[in-house]
Amino acid sequence: MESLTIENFLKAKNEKGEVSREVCAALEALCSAATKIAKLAAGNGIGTDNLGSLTGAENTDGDEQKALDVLADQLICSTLAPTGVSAYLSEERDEAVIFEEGRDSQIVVASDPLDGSSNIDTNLTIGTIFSLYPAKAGNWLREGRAQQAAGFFAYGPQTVLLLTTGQGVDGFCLNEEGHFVQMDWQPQIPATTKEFAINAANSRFWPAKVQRYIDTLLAGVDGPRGTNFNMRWNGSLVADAFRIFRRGGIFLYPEDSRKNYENGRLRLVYEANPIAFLVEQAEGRASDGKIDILDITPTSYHMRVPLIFGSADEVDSYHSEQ
Ligand code: AFP
Repeated sequence: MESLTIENFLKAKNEKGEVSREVCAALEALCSAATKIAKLAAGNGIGTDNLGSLTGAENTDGDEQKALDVLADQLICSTLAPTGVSAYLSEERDEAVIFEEGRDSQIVVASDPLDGSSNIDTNLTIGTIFSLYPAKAGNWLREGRAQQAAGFFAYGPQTVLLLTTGQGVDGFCLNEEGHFVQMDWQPQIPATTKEFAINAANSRFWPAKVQRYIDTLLAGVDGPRGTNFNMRWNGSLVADAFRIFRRGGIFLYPEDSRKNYENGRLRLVYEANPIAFLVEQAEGRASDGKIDILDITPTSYHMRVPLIFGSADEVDSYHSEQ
């Protein structure tokens, strides 16, 4: 049976009243931009500027901007402009971009245009994360539970999209003809796991509670958990997230004692919220170590939150260790 294209998938959802025409248009625009970003990433270093080179600029959070960060952001912004959405928030921009054409739709698209920038030149999976939610002019921030759609593209051996509009999660893969077609897979995160993802190089900066939890995993079969655990850390949220949707796991980027890391590294509006919406829709759990990510009220575009997500029972084990 022929696989369903994203366009026909969204048309069917619109006909069922599950998503609005404006949300469909924005999601198709994001797919178009992602196809171009995937091509740029795949051609990095072949007669093009080194896409992993530093531009000399920094984003609001002080992260050094790479060429592909800026290109991806520009591609997404220009592709969204005519779709009728009201505003665009980006990791790469201090302020929201307001689209005159979309003044009535009151839909915001928030994005990390290029997640995993440190991996651009290492041929490792990088991605684009996005969140769509309703907002009124003058207040472009909403809590995660208000999201109408969220997902991420992962540019790796396959270019894939995981998407939710509130009725579960669907997976798509970019085919040879340049179309995102639905994968024969209903993403659901197993409740238990024996695999964790954390940047262990930061362990001396973690709060004692995080150290205690990780130590119980490292103790393995002779420790309190009575089983051995494996560790993975990609340096790209989208890569670790996709693996967790495939086979379960727990991802942790907690707060730590480094300057600017008192709330961890990941940003609520365009990283933690979209990931948390997907994770909950796939029967997983996503928290800041205390409360569900989706219940946190955003107070600024680039606010950071500790992010712990994945297999629900394992996130609960982390909480009970606190
Ligand atoms: P970059 O986009 O700056 O590479 O950051 C990627 C990221 O936001 C997220 O994708 C990773 O999980 C995390 O940072 C990696 O952080 P560390 O480099 O501190 O391990």
